[in-house]
Amino acid sequence: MARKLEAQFLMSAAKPEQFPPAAKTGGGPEVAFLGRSNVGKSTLLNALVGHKNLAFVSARPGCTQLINFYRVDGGLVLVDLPGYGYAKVPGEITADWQQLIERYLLEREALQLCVVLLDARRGWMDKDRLLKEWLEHHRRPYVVAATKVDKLTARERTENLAAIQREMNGGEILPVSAPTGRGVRELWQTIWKINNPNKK
Ligand SMILES: Nc1nc2c(ncn2[C@@H]2O[C@H](COP(=O)(O)OP(=O)(O)OP(=O)(O)O)[C@@H](O)[C@H]2O)c(=O)[nH]1
Ligand SMILES: [Mg+2]
Repeated sequence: MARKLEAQFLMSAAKPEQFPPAAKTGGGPEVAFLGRSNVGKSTLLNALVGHKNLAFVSARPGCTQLINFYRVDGGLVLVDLPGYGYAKVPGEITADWQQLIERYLLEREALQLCVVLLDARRGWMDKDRLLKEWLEHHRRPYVVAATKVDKLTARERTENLAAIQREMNGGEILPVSAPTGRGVRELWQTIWKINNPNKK
């Protein structure tokens, strides 16, 4: 069973003017969760802190529509972003979300690491590739987490993870599963390394 950390919901932002100042978040480093709707961003955030219901999770895509900020014991801030790629959301709303997400990624000084989530069953899709290129262009450090690996057989897992890895130029990929807890420890290690670059 994963350790439970003290974590609290800080606030939601619907527009860039509402991004919280350091005085509100405590000024700690931020880790943002990005990926398609329903890929498991909110679930992975919950798994990291060992709370089932901190971030809101739903089987219905498009669940998280605002940028939600959570503070974890020790000062780290986890940021749950709205998912992209959900066709049923009207075009205008997707454009607004995209702008909201872009402004966060471009302007947020506290942002230290982006976790890009891919559904391990589907791998890279066009919008994920665009996001990856965008992050590389803007030099935002990111890691890729392949979610829901519990839904694959061992063989599918090996094949799908290899296919994801092939598009990564040697970058890191973390297989994760909320129900089994796989990958949670490794993701914590990655977060820790980013915040302590000189330590082994
Ligand atoms: N089996 C399995 N189901 C998962 C896993 N992660 C998430 N889910 C399920 O996938 C659905 C979507 O999860 P969310 O965490 O709400 O996904 P999200 O990426 O935050 O979605 P949006 O907020 O709509 O962008 C829920 O029904 C979760 O229970 C996982 O590792 N394994
Ligand atoms: Mg969500």
